[in-house]
Amino acid sequence: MKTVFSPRHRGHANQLELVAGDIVPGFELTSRAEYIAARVAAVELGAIIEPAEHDLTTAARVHLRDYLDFLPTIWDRWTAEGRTGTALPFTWPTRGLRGDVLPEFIDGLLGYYSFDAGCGIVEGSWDAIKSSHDVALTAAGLVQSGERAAFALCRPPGHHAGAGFMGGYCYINNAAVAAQWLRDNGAKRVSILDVDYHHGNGTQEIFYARDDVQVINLHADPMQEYPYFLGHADEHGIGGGEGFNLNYPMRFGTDWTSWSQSMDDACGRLLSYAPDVVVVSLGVDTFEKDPISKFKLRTEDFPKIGARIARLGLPTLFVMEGGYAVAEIGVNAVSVLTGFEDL
Ligand code: Q9C
Ligand code: ZN
Repeated sequence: MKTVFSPRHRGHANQLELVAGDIVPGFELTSRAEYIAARVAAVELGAIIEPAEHDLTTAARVHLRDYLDFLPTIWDRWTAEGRTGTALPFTWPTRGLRGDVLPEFIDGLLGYYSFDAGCGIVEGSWDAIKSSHDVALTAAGLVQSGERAAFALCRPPGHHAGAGFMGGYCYINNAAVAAQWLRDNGAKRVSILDVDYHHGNGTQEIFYARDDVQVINLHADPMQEYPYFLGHADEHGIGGGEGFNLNYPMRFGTDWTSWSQSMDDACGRLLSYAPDVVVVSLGVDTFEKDPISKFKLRTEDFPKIGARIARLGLPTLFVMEGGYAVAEIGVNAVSVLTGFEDL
């Protein structure tokens, strides 16, 4: 399969992150995408191509226009205040505060358009965010034009980004934009299968009231793990979307035996929906040595994930999400893809 990859992700570099009370270098490193691209080349998965530029028309069908307008302005607003380091929010409109009035000052705007402090912005961030969006849409085009599968090597990731907010290293929801584009270009039904360790709260929120995009999440139980406030098993969708959202929360320590049981169930539900195309939100932070996660999948399990997805027998777009064990991320992520191809 072809891989779409942009060197422009490198501008999103040296962001700081709040971890356990300390401001430290973030986990969402530029080297993540570089290791994956190097592994794609090493195993000769297929051609690596650069994305074509896409405007934000499709993005505006899953994100709010004012949010998309704000994102490219963050760095200039931040530096206009004489600041030089990573732009980060520190206050949010939670219960008991006004969430309906847009502040004017950058610190208020950052809080209004985010749900955590996980999304630092540096000078090259917007260009990288835009390139990641372009990567997803270019790869979606390959699948739409008849390829069995394509790999969108997105960085930064996207599945925590909702219609009007960033969070969890995610700014534009690349998988959601790709799914919307596939809907607008011939697919009647799209399934998003999110195998990242963390619940894809943004993707769930975006499609929660819709029946044309099924959203299935396999993830760490939000009772124990980030993002804490969404991803429970009783979240099934709302209104016309009732029954088209599915969550498989799993406890710390989950290994292949129990993870794959959830995966088998999820795949059965996906096939019942009979989608025209599958978008896989591919995170490999389920890995036993992931530095921020607590599942126990091993390197030998990742090809089995790919083979299980291949058995669905559907056109498949893989969209890169999380995975922070940098030394192993190339092997683990690409093993899913070779496991898919080898079946
Ligand atoms: N900094 C993805 O895997 N961790 N995002 C919060 C405090 C947030 C993960 C810990 C993890 C976000 C795409
Ligand atoms: Zn994750």
